[in-house]
Amino acid sequence: MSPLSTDQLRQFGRDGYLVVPGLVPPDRVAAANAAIDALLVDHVPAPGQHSIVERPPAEPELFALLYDTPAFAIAEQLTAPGGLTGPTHAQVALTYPPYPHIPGSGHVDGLNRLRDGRPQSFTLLVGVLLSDQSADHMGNVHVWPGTHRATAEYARTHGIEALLDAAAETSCAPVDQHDRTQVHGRPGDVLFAHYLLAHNIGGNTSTVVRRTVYMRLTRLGHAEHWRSALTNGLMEFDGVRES
Ligand SMILES: O=C(O)CCC(=O)C(=O)O
Repeated sequence: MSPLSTDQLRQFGRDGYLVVPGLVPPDRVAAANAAIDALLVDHVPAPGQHSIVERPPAEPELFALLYDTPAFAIAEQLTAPGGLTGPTHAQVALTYPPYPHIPGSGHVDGLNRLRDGRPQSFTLLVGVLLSDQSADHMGNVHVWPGTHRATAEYARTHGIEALLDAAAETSCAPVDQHDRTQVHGRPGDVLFAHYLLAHNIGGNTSTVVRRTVYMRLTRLGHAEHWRSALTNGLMEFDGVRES
């Protein structure tokens, strides 16, 4: 697997996300789908988005999507020379049709405060696509490009407490959310999204159940420097900053 190009690194810095095609080979996709089939044996499908959360050592085929493929190395290219840790869990996101849903706005995962007052922040959301999402409304996640920069700017201008207070109401910073797009890809493609990128669940009017496995990675040292990471959007992404 060739490393990310300068254009791809810059695209991540500008938009806050990047889809890398074909990172996960078909046999890994098939093994993960078989593991999910087994998880779903007693699941009663209903239209809409359902998430199943699995923690290691359960379901190794899900974590192998990251560790036994080039996906983890590509994630670390974004943060290099700093390394990444995680994930603590895998989220199997399923969207059963027919679900003609269009989200009104996006959210940022983990802007909620923990008991000690700090947010449940992390660095990078990795989504491995296991179903065809090559056209709109196939359960694709919706994203608002550039909102990772706007969110960091809000925190810089108004302070982190103001950001967390706003997010307690809306799960997002009060930033412009006009520019929306649906993420497209095929099974084996991998989405890398900045932690501060606004995103949300999409509708599915196709004939196929949407399947994406999300894993969340954290830059080593994040517990010490999370404040800087929130106010300087590319602080943890040396590989992107230097591109
Ligand atoms: O269903 C999706 O792809 C998005 C899920 C999501 O927004 C989340 O888990 O935070």
